[in-house]
Amino acid sequence: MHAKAKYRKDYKNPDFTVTDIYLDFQLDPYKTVVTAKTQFTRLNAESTTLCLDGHSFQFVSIKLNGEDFTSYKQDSESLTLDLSNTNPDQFELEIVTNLVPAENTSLQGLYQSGDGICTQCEAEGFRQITYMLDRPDVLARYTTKITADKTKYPFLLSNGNRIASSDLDDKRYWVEWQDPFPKPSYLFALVAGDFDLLEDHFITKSGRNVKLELYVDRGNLNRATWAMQSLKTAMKWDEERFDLEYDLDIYMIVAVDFFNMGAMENKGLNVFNSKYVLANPETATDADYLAIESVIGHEYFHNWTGNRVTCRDWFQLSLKEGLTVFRDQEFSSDVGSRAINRIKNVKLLRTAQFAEDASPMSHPIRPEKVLEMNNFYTMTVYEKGAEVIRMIHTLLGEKRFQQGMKLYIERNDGKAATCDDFVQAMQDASGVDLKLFSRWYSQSGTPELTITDSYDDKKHIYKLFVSQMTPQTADQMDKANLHIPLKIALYDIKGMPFTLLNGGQAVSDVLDVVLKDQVFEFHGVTSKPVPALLCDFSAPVKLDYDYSREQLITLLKFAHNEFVRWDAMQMLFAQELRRNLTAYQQNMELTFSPELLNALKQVLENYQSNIELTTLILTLPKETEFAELFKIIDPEGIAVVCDFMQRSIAEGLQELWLKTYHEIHLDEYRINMQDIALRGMRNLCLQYLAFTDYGNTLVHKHYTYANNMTDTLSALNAATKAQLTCRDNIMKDFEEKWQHDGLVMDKWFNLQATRPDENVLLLVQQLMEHPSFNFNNPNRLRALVSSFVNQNVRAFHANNGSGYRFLTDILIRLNESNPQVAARLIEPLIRFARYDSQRQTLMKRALERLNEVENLSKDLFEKIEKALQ
Ligand code: B3K
Ligand code: ZN
Repeated sequence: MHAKAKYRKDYKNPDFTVTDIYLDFQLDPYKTVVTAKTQFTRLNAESTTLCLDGHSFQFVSIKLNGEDFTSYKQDSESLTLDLSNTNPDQFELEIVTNLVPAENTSLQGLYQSGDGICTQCEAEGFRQITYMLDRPDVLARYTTKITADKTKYPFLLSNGNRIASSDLDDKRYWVEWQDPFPKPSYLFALVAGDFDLLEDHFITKSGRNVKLELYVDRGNLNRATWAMQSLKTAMKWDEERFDLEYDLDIYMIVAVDFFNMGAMENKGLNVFNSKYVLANPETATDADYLAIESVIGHEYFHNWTGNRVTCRDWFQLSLKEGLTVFRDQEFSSDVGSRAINRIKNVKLLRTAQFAEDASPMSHPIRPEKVLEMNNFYTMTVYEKGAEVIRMIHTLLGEKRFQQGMKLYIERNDGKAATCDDFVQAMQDASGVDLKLFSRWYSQSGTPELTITDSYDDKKHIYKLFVSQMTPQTADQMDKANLHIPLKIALYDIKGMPFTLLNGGQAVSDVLDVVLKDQVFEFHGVTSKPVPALLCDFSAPVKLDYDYSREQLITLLKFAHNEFVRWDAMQMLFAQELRRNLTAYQQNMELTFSPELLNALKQVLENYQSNIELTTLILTLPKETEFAELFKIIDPEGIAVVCDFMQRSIAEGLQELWLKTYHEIHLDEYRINMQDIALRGMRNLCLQYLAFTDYGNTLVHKHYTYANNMTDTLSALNAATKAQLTCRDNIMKDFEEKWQHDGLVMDKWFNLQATRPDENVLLLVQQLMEHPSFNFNNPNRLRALVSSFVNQNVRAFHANNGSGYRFLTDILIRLNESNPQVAARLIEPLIRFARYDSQRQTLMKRALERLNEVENLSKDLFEKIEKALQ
């Protein structure tokens, strides 16, 4: 029988809380003994039963105030204590459990990663260690004593400060840690292992000296410096922009190879997927470097938004995640390029989050109903959650937003808060009414703005007619109007912006759309303008305005806002794709618009004026991005048209690509914005040139002379996508060079999985036997399997159903070993409603097969049930 779903509306304050907990770990991969001495306080005088969460361990014993205790009932998920006889207001429980970290492939709770042992407790992993009130509104002070073998585990770490240690005999020793800040159980962490240690320090703005320690697998010290530097940049930035200072005397980061997600913000002891720590020029690309900086920042920023102020319940997850993503986006924008970061984030939102809204898993950023919490660490909670914070920022402006932050933290420091608390603080500090706005927290789905316009050339009045509508979603039928900030600009045909006036008054460029239908009027518009709409993507909505190609080219050329120029090209590409897809479906010839080619040419000719922006403008959207334009996706058609467009742009501008490629010279590898931009442009040239007659020679040479992973990978990618003759040789060369290194091999697995070849599925299946592959390592699974099912759209959706069967077989295995990763991987299968009926039938059949599996995890069950409903 499956666990019951929980509803947000059912939240109740806890009847008991924990003030202090003393954890004793006798560590061993095959038998770890955990003794938890927990101080409980009764909050509700009426309550005589205490229900503790716990599962997946061997329960040994329980004592109440030092005496054996027997009045309890145990089931598969909890231990319920009957306290009616003793009826204490304050008491100590001593609970002993046994764990087997070496066999814990779920990578939650206490588990073995490589030769080390570590924990992952968010969301509900602590209950796999001992019985506990495992909920975020129970905050306690933790003291942790770890005893282990000295040679196998020379480092024993936990949250807070190291307060004592001692040798036991010549084999075993112990270390004791104490965290002065009360915290929920999900922020508990323990790490044991043998590492190389990179040490540094940071002087906070109030002059405190914080020790910084970065732990990596032995031999990886030369890959740790960038992460350390990123940490220091993040600490400084948070002081300057948010006036937030670090609070402990030590901050530790440990990189581990087996990790379900990116990283975890445990108080004072972050545990990271090694992918988001390790980098040097030979092994990491520019994109890897930037991702590391952003994730290091994200986890650090959680110290205030997440840890000091935590969540009352898991429905409030976006309180910490949306806000912290907003903060990490701002961090990347301040230390790098704002426009470039905005474009990258919007690309992600428009594809992955919009797709989620349109799927059976659709939910508001603050979900109403949850069965398995791990299923709600989603694009919606994180990325759309960040967009909601960004809209508040747009409505308030930086100054008032920061006042709101200050008030939010003052009111909630050391407490477990709700999304309503956040909005209330923003409203109280700014005086801006956010009542209607707060509906973004409870309404799911992607709103659509339909805009038309009119121009009166006598009175010089321009009007925008704006209608909003949110389509029904799987979870919610009725939709209401939202408060949508719509940022605009008006240009004349020569690209000069009009001042926005109404009745002689200047008006804001952010329009407050609050009604179903609304008209906005602008005066003194002396010629028919070209409107730039939803500038900077001022709200996470879809825009429907019937732009002509000429209007878009005007925006592309003249808009002052870089995002608008990029977005204009996105719309031009979309028009081109739609037209050709229709042609393809009607068996007609595909054609590439000469006007579009000419516009691309002009952008490329001027690349030096803004190298990074040019690179993004000229990058053809991926198949998965184009797919989101359609209600019913034609994977075959999109792949064919994408390929056609890629080749047309390649051939049409071939000499210019070549000239630009040769113009850019970079010698020594440096990681700075200018060089990243130049490498990006040069490598984009290579991607296009791969589809021309120059391709094979050039790509092979590029590979041979590459002195960094960005260039190496670019060559491999070009060779793979264009199926060049040199491909097999350089892929083999790379494999031989890197087979010992899982993280680097992930790049190779990803390329293999996304090959355009007919027989790619067979290859992927064979690669699952490759010596560098490991089914229990989530990074490997993501690189090979997730890449195939999510990025190789055409092959996964092969109409004989082979892709679906392949994924189903894997999910059946993963259901046993790692349900959390299984539930991530199943996503493309539950989205069957977006495909034709033949594919739908096959996909549903696959889901039904999964539904039959014995011991189906909550993680998979929740998604399959929603899909088949
Ligand atoms: N808070 C963690 C994510 C935990 C996911 C649990 N399934 C990392 C982060 O968002 O910073
Ligand atoms: Zn986070």
